[in-house]
Amino acid sequence: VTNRMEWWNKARFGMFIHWGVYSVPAGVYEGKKYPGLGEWLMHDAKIPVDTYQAYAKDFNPTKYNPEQWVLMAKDAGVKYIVITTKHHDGFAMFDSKASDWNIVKRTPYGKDVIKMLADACRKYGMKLGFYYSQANDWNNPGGAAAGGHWDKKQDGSFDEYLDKVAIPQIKEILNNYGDVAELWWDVPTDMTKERAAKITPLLAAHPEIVTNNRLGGGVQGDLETPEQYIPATGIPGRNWETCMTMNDTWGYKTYDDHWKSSQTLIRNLVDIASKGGNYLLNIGPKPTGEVPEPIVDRMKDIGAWMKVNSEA
Ligand code: JFZ
Repeated sequence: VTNRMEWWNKARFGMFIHWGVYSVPAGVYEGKKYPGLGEWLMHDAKIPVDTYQAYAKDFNPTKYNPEQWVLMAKDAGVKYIVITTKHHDGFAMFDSKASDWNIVKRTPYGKDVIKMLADACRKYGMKLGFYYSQANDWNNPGGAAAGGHWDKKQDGSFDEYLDKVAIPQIKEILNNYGDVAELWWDVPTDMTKERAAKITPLLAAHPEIVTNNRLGGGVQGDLETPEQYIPATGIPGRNWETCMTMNDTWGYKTYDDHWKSSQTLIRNLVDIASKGGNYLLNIGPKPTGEVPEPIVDRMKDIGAWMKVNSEA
């Protein structure tokens, strides 16, 4: 590829999707509503591994309609989607041979939702990128945990986890789903230069993939990732992508209704585009596969604005 950033620099608008087993408890554990991010519940509430893994039995997205998700994005002017293939809870949303802690093996749904989304994206000409939590993994033994483990079942060698789970799974997402637009690493707990150096070569065969700056071990990647804010003067000399939630969580929480207005979201998009960045705007679908109504409404409003104000 001559310039892998070419499409990315024209895109300006992406849709982030945080969806996983954490969408089931949706911020509530033992009757208590936790104030933090929905996808951090296992960590914040120190939920034991076995208890957390039981939530997978209630992850049954029978209303999942990936074509509808893609069309919702497309109608809003979104040019690429980035979805959590594995968040910090270590749950693979795809058919993984490297760990049984995956959607096909552990849920009544039993289907590879990443494959289904990849097919829908291909059908409608939407680019698809993958979020993958390379270090934090609170269910596969040896995986890192920011702040340390809280259950003996999490113990193990981090290097063994990298070799037996993370690296094989990275190969799976790179090779089994067609073109990957972007790889979104996150939270490099315990990542060193040496450990990162085991992962970067995996991308050598995929020079077209855009990578963010969160692999760790000093790897810069292609993108800066300001989180939940817009740098006042952009980031001169670097590509950047502001990721942002529509309410106060990435993963679905039943009781978070602190939604930003459509007007705010549109102004953010314009502000970011004017400063040369991309806006990666998050949605947190329900465990049923439905997109919460306030999100659908906002995506429609953004699309309506786009139709009047953009050339494309
Ligand atoms: C991370 C995740 O822990 C979180 O669950 C979500 O996926 C988000 C998109 O990324 O959280 C971060 C990572 C980095 C910073 C802040 C929150 N940071 O650099 O300020």
